[in-house]
Amino acid sequence: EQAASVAAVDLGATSGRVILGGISGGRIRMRHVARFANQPVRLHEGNGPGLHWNITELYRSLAAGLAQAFREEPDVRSIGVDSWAVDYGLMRGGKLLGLPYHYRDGRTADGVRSVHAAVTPDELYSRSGLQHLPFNTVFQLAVDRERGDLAMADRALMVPDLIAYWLTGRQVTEETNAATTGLLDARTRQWDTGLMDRLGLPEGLFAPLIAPGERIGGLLSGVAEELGAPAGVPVTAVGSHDTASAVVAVPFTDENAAFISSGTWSLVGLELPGPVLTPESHAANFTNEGGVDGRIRYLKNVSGLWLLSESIRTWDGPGTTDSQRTSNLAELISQAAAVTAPVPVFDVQDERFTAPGDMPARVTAWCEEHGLRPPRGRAEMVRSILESLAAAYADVIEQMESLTGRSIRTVHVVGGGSQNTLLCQLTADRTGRTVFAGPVEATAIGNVLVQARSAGLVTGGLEELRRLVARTFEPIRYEPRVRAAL
Ligand code: LFR
Repeated sequence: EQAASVAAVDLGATSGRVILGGISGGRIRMRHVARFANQPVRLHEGNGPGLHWNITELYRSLAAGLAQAFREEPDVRSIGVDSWAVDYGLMRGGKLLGLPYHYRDGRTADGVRSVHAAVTPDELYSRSGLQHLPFNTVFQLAVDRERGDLAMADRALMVPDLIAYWLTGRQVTEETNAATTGLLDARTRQWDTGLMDRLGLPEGLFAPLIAPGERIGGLLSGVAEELGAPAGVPVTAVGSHDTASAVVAVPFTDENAAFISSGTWSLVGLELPGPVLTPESHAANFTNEGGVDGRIRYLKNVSGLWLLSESIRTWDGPGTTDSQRTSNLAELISQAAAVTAPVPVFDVQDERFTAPGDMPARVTAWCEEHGLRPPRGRAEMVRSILESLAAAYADVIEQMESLTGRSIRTVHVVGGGSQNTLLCQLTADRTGRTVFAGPVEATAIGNVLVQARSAGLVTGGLEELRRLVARTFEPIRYEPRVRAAL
């Protein structure tokens, strides 16, 4: 007899996947059922282009993946959805009003200005504990308000909550992702209605909060039919912010170990029992994001594999689809590993690298402006990007030590970047710390584990769940190499 499973839908900024997972013989079982591209669309909208998520295409792809999951394993006990954070769909009367904006759309500068005119950055930080990122939900909503879009809406649903709504008909806001809006009180973990009021956001714009592990609702009968699923299969709230799910699956070796959730972004942080809201923490722009089981993810967004994927997109030419790519990532990395000439370290946090576009040209321009010799050729460019990311991680880890008073000896790298052997080695080299790499699918694993616990397939706190992760996916160890001049 086949063991019971749960289905994890994990939507990343460049691709999505549906994974069946379960626990058998004291180990985690994971099986990829579907993988699909997430390609944003740029649409003209009156004054200029808007960058949007193609959310209906994503829904179609994930529904097809779920249908496949039910064909392969009829005994699926639960479905859970996670995605990147901060973005949302505006709704009216249960209908989506338009395609959600991509957080990399350039419209948010105006929102930052108007929010800061009403509430100072210091006050915002002391209330929400959130790092300043120009695309935080609070700034996006301010733009919607100014443009009149918000007046048409009676609800905002975060991306994973929107998917859950389409599956169940229930509107909720999952807590870990709610924390990325900038509208959640860092101490009480409830909506900060006082702040919403001052920003002219209607009370009740967001649906009530729900914690990871709670049941959102059963599949709508029409949806169940479409998916070939039994009626009423529960959709369970997981750490719907992908980073929250990823951190569930970090096989921490000690409580002072740092993590790097490495994908489009590199989220470099520590798990803490409570928030750090000091002025020093604010000045260093660290975030306190709510994690699963009430933990705090104290971290900083550093750029990530985005720099590499956008470079590859540029080298392959416009309109190239995944299957047409000519640049081979593994080959580029091995060529970059063989580079012996010194390459420049640039500031990966410079805002010029946020919007989609020609990253190699932007890196070259940055170097020229800073009197550095730009990388020559693709191998040097890749090496320069990876060295610069690793250097940024090292800075963040040093800062975290002084802000939290902890001494960090090890760094766990999870997510897609944990497969990038050169990046892992450079991270060990530049941080001077032992790196443990893996698991690659940390986000989906965290999604599976939280559902599995709610479905009664496994019991225990995060430490127990992490022991399962460590037992199933043995991390790869990298020790710092001594190098002459970093
Ligand atoms: C990572 C992530 C980050 C968030 C960024 C934008 O996928 O969720 O945690 O800051 O995407 O939503």
